[in-house]
This record gives sequence, structure tokens and C-alpha cells, in this order.
Amino acid sequence: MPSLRETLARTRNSVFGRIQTVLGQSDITDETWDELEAVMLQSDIGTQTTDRLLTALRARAEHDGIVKASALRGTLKEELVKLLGQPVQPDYTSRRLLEVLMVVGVNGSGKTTSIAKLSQIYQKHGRKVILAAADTFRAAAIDQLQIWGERSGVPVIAGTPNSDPGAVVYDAVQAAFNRKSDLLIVDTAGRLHTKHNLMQELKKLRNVLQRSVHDAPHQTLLVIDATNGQNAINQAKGFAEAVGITGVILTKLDGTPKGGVTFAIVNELGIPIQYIGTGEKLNDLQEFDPQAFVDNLFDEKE
Ligand SMILES: Nc1nc2c(ncn2[C@@H]2O[C@H](COP(=O)(O)OP(=O)(O)OP(=O)(O)O)[C@@H](O)[C@H]2O)c(=O)[nH]1
Ligand SMILES: [Mg+2]
Repeated sequence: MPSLRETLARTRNSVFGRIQTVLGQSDITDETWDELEAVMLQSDIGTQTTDRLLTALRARAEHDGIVKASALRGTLKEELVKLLGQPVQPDYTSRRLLEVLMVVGVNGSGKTTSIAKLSQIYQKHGRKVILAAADTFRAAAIDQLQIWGERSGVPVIAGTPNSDPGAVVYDAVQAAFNRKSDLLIVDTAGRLHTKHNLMQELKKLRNVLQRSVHDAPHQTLLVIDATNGQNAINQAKGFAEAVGITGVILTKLDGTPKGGVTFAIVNELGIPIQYIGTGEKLNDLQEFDPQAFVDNLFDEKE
């Protein structure tokens, strides 16, 4: 399992490492602020979030009488952690007969892989997991979930390609009750003929779940591919409007210099990040820890 430090290497080396250089030994000038802004924008933090951070930083610099640019480093880190908010502590204990977790996101974002990883985590906490392959749009998607299910020893309820995903979800709920599973994770399509169709279908699935299990879905997790940077934000807004999102799984942070998007997601969407994907293997999913995340974005050796 790659460490957080390894996962964030590209973001750190390409962008955040440079913040250390901008915040060097000289006194703070207008240029310091301009350069800081430029570096932050390049990291996909986005204009809105960059503005918010810089406004907070300037106010604190003024209030505390900070003169040296280097003295801003610690303050910036504090503001970044503050922006990310409190860590979300997932509750793995089984509190109801059947808990339902729906996973949504654009195609290729890492839904199926993340579901396999989540199954693993929940199983380690003693939960009895079952999966629904409700992405019936692509035959390969069903196969992929079944392969993952076999690897992690989790039953997968699937229909035939192009069958009604609502029926798959309905069957999966019945199967979950029959087998006394306590967690149903629903994999969904990331792409249909049109975006409108996709959102309608996700709403329909949500309704089927609501009718079949009290208060379901109990969690709706949006999978966001970090390599999509700022584009991911607009996509996310569409999902949030259609089905409501309780948390984000941010994948592929390994291998992208665009890790700054993490701050934009929290600030612009107002949805907490629950997990980050750190690689393609089953164990490569970590609970998101704001303080550790920020610490590992900066190169302390400099
Ligand atoms: N490096 C890296 N690769 C990942 C991560 N998560 C997923 N992937 C890879 O991303 C690719 C797409 O993942 P899938 O899980 O198939 O994505 P999906 O959202 O289910 O895609 P569709 O079913 O097409 O909608 C696969 O090659 C995964 O191995 C991650 O955290 N890091
Ligand atoms: Mg998939």
C-alpha cells in the first residue's frame, strides 16, 4: 500500500514544493502574493478557493504583523487544514438490518475499483457485504464487478447486459435480506446515451432503494477522478443535484500533479471527502485525514 507521502509525490513536487520557494527568506511584497496565487491556481485549487485562502492568509498576516514570507508557511498550512474541515469518521458498525451504500460517478472515475476496496474495508470490520451490478449499460462493467467480487469473496447480484438496473437493485435487496447481508453496495453506470438519461436513471435507482429499504440509500458516495482537476467539480455538481451526495471518494491522487483539486472539492461542493484512492490494488484506499494530507503536500526537508 503506497504511503500518503508517495501518493502525493507528484502534486508535492510539481506545485506545493514551489510554495516553499515563493515563501522564502525575503520580506512579503506584492510579488509574494502574486506568485503564491499563480502557484495555487496551477495546482487546480481553482480561483474561488484560491481567493478564499489568500484573503484569509492576508488578514492573518496583517493581524499578526508577519513580515517574512517564510513565516506564512505555517499559517498557510493551518488555513488549508481548516478549509478541509474535520475528518469524517466512517461508522463501520452495523446499525440496521440492511445498510445501503450507493456509488455514483462518471465513467472511468474508479467506482467499481473503489467498491471492491470498500468491500474489503467493511469485511474487515465484520460486515456481511453484497454487491449490485446496476451498471447494465456496459457488459464489461458487470464482468468487472463479478471478478472483483470473486477476489474479495463477496456475492454479486447482476442482470443481463442492458437489462433494467432498477430490477437488478430490487433483486439485490431481496438477495441481501435472504442471505442476511448487512451492507449492500450498489455500482451504477457512469455513462448512458445522454447525461440527462444518466441522472434520470440514478434518480430511479434511488427511488427503488427508498421503497425497498427504510431510509435507503444511507450513504451516496461520489467517486471523483483527481486527474480531471477542475472539470470534476462541474460533473460533481450534476450528481449532487440529481441524487444528493453524502461523501466523496477521490481517486487516482497517485500519479497526478492536480491534487490541489481536493481543496476546491471541499470548498465549492461543501461535501466532505471520506476516502482517497492511492493506487489500483485492493488495499489502496485510505480514510481522508485533512491534517496528514496537508502535511504530506509540503516538503519539510526544504
Ligand atoms: N492509479 C489509480 N488508479 C485507479 C484508482 N482507482 C481506480 N483506478 C483505475 O481507474 C480505472 C477505472 O476504474 P473503474 O473502477 O473501472 O472505474 P469505473 O468508474 O467503474 O468505470 P466505468 O465502469 O467505466 O464507469 C481502472 O484502471 C482502475 O484500476 C486509484 O486510486 N489510483
Ligand atoms: Mg465500473
